[in-house]
Amino acid sequence: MSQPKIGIIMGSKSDLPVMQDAADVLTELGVAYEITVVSAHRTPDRMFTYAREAAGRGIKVIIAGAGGAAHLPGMVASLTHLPVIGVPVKSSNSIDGWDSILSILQMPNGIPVATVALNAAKNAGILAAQIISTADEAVVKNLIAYKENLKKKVEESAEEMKA
Ligand code: RP5
Repeated sequence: MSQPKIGIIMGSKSDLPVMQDAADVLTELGVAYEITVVSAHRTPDRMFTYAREAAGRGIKVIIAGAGGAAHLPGMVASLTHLPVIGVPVKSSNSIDGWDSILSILQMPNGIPVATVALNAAKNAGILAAQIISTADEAVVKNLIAYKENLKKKVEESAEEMKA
């Protein structure tokens, strides 16, 4: 693939089974991405470097997933002008994922994180592609085809139920 436009980061390798959905849908939509682990708590210097250097490397949108005390998306948003999409990950010791959701969602005025639903890395990928599509006609076409396919599947289900 060409120069990555989306940076997918996660607090731990244990988040990968969830975050892989973002990578997969970006591949489907023809958007180049990079993917790595950056922990806000265990590797704060790496987080600073990643957030500060992402725009200079051509990244346009960052998708950040984390669980528990999920400070990664918010801290990254505080360190870059790029849009950040936060994915609350339901980690094994979480309180039903509410810890992740609230710590990503409840950002202070001035530092937004576009928070998707619990474990909804696929929607984060689609939203990132939609942001990229504002300046990329090829991605617009892929998004329209993707949505058409969703519509077709619903219509097929309705037909099957009639039969
Ligand atoms: C968070 O703690 C990570 O994002 C992950 O969701 C959770 C558990 O991490 P591990 O202990 O599995 O590395 O920082």
